[in-house]
Amino acid sequence: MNFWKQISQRWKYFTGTLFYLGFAPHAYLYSLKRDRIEQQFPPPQSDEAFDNPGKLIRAEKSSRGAYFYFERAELEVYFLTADLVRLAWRPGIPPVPYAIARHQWPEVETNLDEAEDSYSVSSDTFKVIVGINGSVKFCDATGQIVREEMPPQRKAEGWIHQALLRQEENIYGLGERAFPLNLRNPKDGRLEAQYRMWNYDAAGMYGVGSDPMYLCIPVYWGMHQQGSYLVFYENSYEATFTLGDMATADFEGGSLRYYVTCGTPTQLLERYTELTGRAPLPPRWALGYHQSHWGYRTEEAVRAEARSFEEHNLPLSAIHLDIDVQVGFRAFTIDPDRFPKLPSFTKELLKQGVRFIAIMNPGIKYSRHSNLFLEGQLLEAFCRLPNGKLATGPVWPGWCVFPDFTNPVVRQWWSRQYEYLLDVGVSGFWHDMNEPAAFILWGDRSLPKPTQHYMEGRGGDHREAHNLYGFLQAKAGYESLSHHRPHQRPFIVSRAGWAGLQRYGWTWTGDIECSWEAMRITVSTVVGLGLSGIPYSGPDTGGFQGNPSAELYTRWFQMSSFLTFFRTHSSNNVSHRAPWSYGEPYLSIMRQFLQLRYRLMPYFYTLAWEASRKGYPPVRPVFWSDSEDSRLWDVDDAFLLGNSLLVCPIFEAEVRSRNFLLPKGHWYNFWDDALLEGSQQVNLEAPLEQIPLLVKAGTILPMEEAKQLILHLYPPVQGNSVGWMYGDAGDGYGESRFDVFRIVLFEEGLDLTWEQEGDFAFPYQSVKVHLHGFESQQAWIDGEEVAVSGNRLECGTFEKIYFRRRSENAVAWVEE
Ligand code: NBV
Repeated sequence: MNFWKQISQRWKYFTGTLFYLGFAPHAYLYSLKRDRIEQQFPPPQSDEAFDNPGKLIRAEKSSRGAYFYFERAELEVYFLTADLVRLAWRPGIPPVPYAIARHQWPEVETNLDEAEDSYSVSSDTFKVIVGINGSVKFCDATGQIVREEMPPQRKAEGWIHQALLRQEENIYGLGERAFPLNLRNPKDGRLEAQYRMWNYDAAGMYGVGSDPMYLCIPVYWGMHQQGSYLVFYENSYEATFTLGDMATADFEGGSLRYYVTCGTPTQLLERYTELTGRAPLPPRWALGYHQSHWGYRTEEAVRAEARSFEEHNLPLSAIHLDIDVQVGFRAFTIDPDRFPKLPSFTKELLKQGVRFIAIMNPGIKYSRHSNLFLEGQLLEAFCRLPNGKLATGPVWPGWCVFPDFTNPVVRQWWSRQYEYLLDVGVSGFWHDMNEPAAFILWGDRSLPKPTQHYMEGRGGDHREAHNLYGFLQAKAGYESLSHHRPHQRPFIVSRAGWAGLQRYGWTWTGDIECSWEAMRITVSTVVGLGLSGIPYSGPDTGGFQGNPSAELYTRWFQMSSFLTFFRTHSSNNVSHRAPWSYGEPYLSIMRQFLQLRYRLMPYFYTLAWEASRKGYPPVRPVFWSDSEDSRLWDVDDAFLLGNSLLVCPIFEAEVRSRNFLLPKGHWYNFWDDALLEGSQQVNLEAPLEQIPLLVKAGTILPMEEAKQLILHLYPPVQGNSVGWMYGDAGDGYGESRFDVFRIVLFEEGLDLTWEQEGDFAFPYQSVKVHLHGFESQQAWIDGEEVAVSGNRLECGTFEKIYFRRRSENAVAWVEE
């Protein structure tokens, strides 16, 4: 770093520290006040506690399952589908069903059968065995037990629920976690791993093993030799999940209502997202690159940033503006002095293809000089303490009040506030600090737990509403954008959330430190979020806090270019960071990956469509390609993008090759087309300008470049394969199309067929077919002979192309 850069860095740290110190008195007062309130209003205690539900007295068949009456508790087993079942234990107040997207289910037939010391409720594919002591077992279609639960324990408030874990069983999910993908093996020396469910602001920096994080979801997958299952607890209270010989879920309140399904990874996610909803198709631009830095203060700074991207020939889809563009850090403001012509400026950016994304924090300045505060007061929109006083806490604007998003009227009021920012051309919003976060000197960084919430009319407190807060703000934001811009798809990114957030927004993984270990853990965090139903997420590329070396940023950038949410973001006290920050050769390398990202857009977009239909996250664990191969269950230093691309990032300085276990099948090396056999360890080169990237044999990879569709064919080793591509206008809700491509492999060549479905006109001017690992000089496009040069063929749309295999190869192939 040169001298002036160092000086500017020190100055930033110094002013940053002063700035934070300015909040210290507020944070001190708040911490005192929060503790006092929590002591004054302790959680309610009931006298319903029991160690076990007692003996079963009676079982009764119901239309979709059965009721079980125990001495001290009741259990309802209710089949939503033949392979998805809900269990609800009483007593306990049922949750407000915020997470649940589907309430009506087609009929399902169930039976109740009595055995010696149990009953079984079954559909034709799933069986729930309820023991007379309240234990529960789940069996799959073949009769294998996939999950065994102990009789639940009721605390004075809340529940403890335990299930046996098999020795080899892996656990995934629980929302956002900075731990290895297999949560049962925290790799930090502990035999039992513990995870807290309490959305939590890392306050500027977190690293590997930090817990809890911003977005907790009580859903997990168990995977063992007898199969895999998913369990989702519909309980938003604070909880601790302990994973040892047992999986223990210990909830501080609420009822014990949970859902269980079993099957393959795809089945688990299909069911879970049928229940909690799927991510709608995002606008296509959102899958491009986003640039962000806490530090763009003026229109000129943003313009210069966009211009730099253009000058460096780097594609860019969005710039994110942080709190420093606001007036006194207040929600829904952008300083008109520093953005004097916002409507024309956002148009100017849009002409360059760049969207303006504004930040939004939920805290409203507690001041009679704030219109939002006055309006909200009239509406009784803000959370209050049990003594009727407003719940206030210090955040960026100073003392703040907090809208109660559990009230539909408040959500509607909040929704209206986005309107004028939409009118001036803001394209989307990122919701920050919505755990909700408050500044503290000690204790919990949120509202006092006794803070009251409306909970759709039934009432409740912050212990229940805390984890729902960011989720409900995202709901309000999403509904606002759908309402005020009905012909465009909303773009909301939310830091906090809960089960079902995917219906309303994306997320990013917050204030991650800048280190190689942090970059590596990002893979587990993003993949784990995907397995928890949230398909769109990504880290601050390069890390939020700290200045990455040129190599770390480059490697991180390479990795992020295969994640759904691809954004560089950094804190205000570190150097501004963009692909050109480190000069050459880094700039050229990042440009190449950025361009590759944009060329892959048809593939990304098709995966987004699949996520909207089936719930599969585009970024998948490696075991997704073969869940029977238990060697893959723990792999979290690589990931799949869809089923076709296997991405193996580099997580260490100066490393120029890496080993990894290839899943079964055959894989082509993306960089040189070499064909590799799966189910074995391989070592691949990773010079600074590459990371190992494999393409599954049989893939038809759609890419685009300058209005041309390029179909990259990676033929199967034998037989046939199919690939598809979804397309539409990229935004809105108009016509769409679906292109299905098939490869049929013969000894002498291969057929590529194309079926087009849907109303959306073919959007490309030309088509190129690029053969990989297959040599051809001659082809017939719908019967007409053409020459193939360099294994590439330019054409228009077609129904069938026959590629004749180059003769020397044909011989070699036959000999094989
Ligand atoms: O708004 C400032 C930052 C933001 O840049 C970051 O992405 C968020 O995660 N924000 C947190 C608040 C301050 C953190 C110290």
